[in-house]
Amino acid sequence: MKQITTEDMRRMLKLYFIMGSVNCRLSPEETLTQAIAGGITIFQFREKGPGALRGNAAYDLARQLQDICREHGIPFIVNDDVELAIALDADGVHVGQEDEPAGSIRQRIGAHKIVGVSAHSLAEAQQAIADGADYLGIGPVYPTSSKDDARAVQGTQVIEQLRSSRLTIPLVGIGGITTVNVPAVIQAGADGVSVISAIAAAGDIRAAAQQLLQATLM
Ligand code: 3NM
Repeated sequence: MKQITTEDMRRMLKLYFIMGSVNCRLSPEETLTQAIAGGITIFQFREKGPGALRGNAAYDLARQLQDICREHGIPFIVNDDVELAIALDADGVHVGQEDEPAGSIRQRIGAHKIVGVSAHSLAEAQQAIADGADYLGIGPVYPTSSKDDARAVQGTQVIEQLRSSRLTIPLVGIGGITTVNVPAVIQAGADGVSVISAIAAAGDIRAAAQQLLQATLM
């Protein structure tokens, strides 16, 4: 596999669905299958929080979700767990500010894999870019109940600040994103949006994904 290009990365980030078993109303497999049918463009396995699976159970679920992604040509990213990503030959890893730096992850997983970093300020974004991140997740844009240790809500201002500072790296907004606020996040300069609950907790998962994707185009 070739190293991912910036333009491919931008396209992939349009509708970035993240979840683990604790976020799902239906089974994770069914949730992912319906989300893919609705048009998600990339998926992140994030098995975190109270009640999250561990060890072999987490590995088995990851493998099943990866198989579903592969069947449909959807990139499969692992949150935090570099060993799991290597064991599965995942398409990439996403890390936060408290995790291993992007540069050392890049060395471990290889040049052609995707490395994503959560950043909350211009300084963190610049550091992640210097470390070789392929994309950034910027948030929380709006209040979220999906992440216990989320930072202060920042609105779209950090995304705007990065773009006005001429940072061209592909990026997604994350945190409390719904069909209603997607256009504001894209207009601020994001290439796409990243969501957990707007898809995983939706009554009609496929329709929710379709509507979110549609909103990115408005
Ligand atoms: N990271 P929902 S906010 C996983 O700010 C995550 O970096 C965030 O879930 C950050 O779409 C968040 O349900 C949770 O609000 C996003």
